Amino acid sequence: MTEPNTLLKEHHGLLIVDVQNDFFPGWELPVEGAQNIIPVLNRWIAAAQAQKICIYASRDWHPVRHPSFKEQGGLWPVHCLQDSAGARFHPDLNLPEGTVKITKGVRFDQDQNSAFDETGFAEQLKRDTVTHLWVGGLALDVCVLATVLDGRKEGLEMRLIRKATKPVEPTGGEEALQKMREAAVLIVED
Ligand code: VGL
Ligand code: ZN
Repeated sequence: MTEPNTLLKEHHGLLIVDVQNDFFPGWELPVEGAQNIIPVLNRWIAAAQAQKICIYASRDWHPVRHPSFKEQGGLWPVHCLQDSAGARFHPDLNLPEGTVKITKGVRFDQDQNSAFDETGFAEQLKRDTVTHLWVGGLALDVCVLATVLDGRKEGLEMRLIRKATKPVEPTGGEEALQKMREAAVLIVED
């Protein structure tokens, strides 16, 4: 097990992507094994808090009849509807009070898989003088992948906590890790 304390430094940030009920087993768009990422994320959150590292949490926040839904010709079942129970952060995730929330997936014309996609998040990181971003959450092959690659395009050093993320599709997960390696993303186990 890696000690987050030894890895987290000044100008680092921790980003937790879409750890919302609907992505857990028994909900609308279940990701297998999603419950296993919670203790890992909570360890990183505790370490970040102890070191006064900024914590960010993105959430998928769709209007009804969002274009990503199957009924609208998209890929996914209805999920993360604005203000629904399924859109809430998982209750076991220890998000501290000062967590900066990033809301995405609200556009009527197209989906936003990346937390950087027209959210202003890159500007917020500049204001917070964050240059290195540690990332975990859901799902590895969809929103985590898009976010991590966009972070690199924004010139950030990106680090993935592998046991803090799970894919919708295992093969997609492997491909996502490969794309991240090619983009010089540092991958740590846990
Ligand atoms: C996501 C599918 C649809 C994600 C969001 O957060 O990875 N996946 N919407
Ligand atoms: Zn979505």
